[in-house]
Amino acid sequence: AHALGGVYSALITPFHADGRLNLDQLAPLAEFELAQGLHGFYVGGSTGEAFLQTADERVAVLKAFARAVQGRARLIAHVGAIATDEAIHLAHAAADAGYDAISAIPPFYYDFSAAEVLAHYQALADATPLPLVVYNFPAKSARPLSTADLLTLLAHPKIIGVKHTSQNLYQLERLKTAAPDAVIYNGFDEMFAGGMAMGADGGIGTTFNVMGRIFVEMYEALRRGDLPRAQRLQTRANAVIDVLIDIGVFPGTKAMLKLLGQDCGPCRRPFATLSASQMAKVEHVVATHLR
Ligand code: HMN
Repeated sequence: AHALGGVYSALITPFHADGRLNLDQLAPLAEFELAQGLHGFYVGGSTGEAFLQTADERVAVLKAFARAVQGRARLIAHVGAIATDEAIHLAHAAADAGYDAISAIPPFYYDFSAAEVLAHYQALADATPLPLVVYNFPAKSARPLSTADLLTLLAHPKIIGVKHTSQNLYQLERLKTAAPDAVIYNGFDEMFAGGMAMGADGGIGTTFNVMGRIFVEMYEALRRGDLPRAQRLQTRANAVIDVLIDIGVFPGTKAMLKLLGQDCGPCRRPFATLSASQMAKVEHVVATHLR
């Protein structure tokens, strides 16, 4: 197994009802998630609503969460930003806060060329001592990274892996086979068992905030070759994920956390608050699957 493999929660960011950061809630949230047996955390990603925060807020969350975890799990800081210099600034903060690695989405919105995207990652990898995990997310990239682009990046000594948020498990297998020492994380929780079967070293997921234990058990079942058990656990998880995809994964995850005793507030605008009928769906699936 890769040293950085395993099951990582893509951590949500707690806010107060009025939208201010709620840093005090990070410590209880860390305890709640560590108790599920998670191997690590991916802090400040899309799930953490990074793009709805200022750079100073993102740094404050990275620091406070590392303080709460105190070395009990591996920590990857998501430092992605459109501007290379902002990503580098966040990467320095992650190194100072004691993170094990950094990760970054490709620069988005502008249709940067492949050469510009590769140069962005290379500059980021060169800027700090931390290893870098590339975020492959074709659905949200104007020009998706090709397998050849990803392998070019993995040839950089500090670029150690890929978070593969894609249903293309063929590409995942090709990457892992061509770069066997790289750490590859499955990014779509609803197909975690499939990604692991095709060679992933673990996964990073939003829904692990509320059902870390199910995914840790699935990971262990797959590592000992117990596919039937993994399939049963995936089916159980997907009953919950269906509801989350229907009502919105991030607001839905926060609503579930609240029912499980972790009040992390709402998502920031423009995310909407859940309607009464959406809340009823959340309550039902939590009562039937997560308690
Ligand atoms: C993050 O940066 O927080 C990641 O995107 C987390 C993860 O890969 C999630 N992907 C997206 O949100 C696009 C998944 O866990 C996803 O939420 C889940 O599979 C439900 O579709």
